[in-house]
Amino acid sequence: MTLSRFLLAGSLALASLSASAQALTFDKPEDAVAYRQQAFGLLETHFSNLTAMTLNRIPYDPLQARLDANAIRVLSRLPFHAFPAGTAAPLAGSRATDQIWTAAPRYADSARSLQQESDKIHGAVARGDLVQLRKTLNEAGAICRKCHDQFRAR
Ligand code: ASC
Repeated sequence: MTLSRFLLAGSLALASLSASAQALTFDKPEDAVAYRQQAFGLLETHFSNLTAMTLNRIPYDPLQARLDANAIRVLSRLPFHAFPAGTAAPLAGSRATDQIWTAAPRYADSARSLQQESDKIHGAVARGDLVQLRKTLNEAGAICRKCHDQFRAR
């Protein structure tokens, strides 16, 4: 990773974190599905990479960890701008259940927990606190699973 990529990730993080939770506008419902699936997919990539480093499956690289943590912080926000009404499963490979809209406050709580945990991951990486990082990654994994159980069709 180059330094410029690292700095770019940092400034993008700041820009997206300060954006309010507005819904994005999409031309077609399928475009919203694609957007949120791509964001969740990248979240998984960075989450898995950081987890692999903390478990010593791959060497811990502090700069890579910073990039992952910045990305996780941003990506934990992005998908939730892309759930306009009328984009539940089975549209375009979506597994989004109707509960996302019928129990919207509960879904918002779930998103907020993920975002708060992502901020803790970011903090642990910034402090180089690997014990806390492992703990908060575990916690984030549990939040992912719980939300999938409630809001994602199998
Ligand atoms: C991932 C991923 C998830 C979560 C979850 C953690 O990497 O794709 O859905 O972590 O498996 O429990």
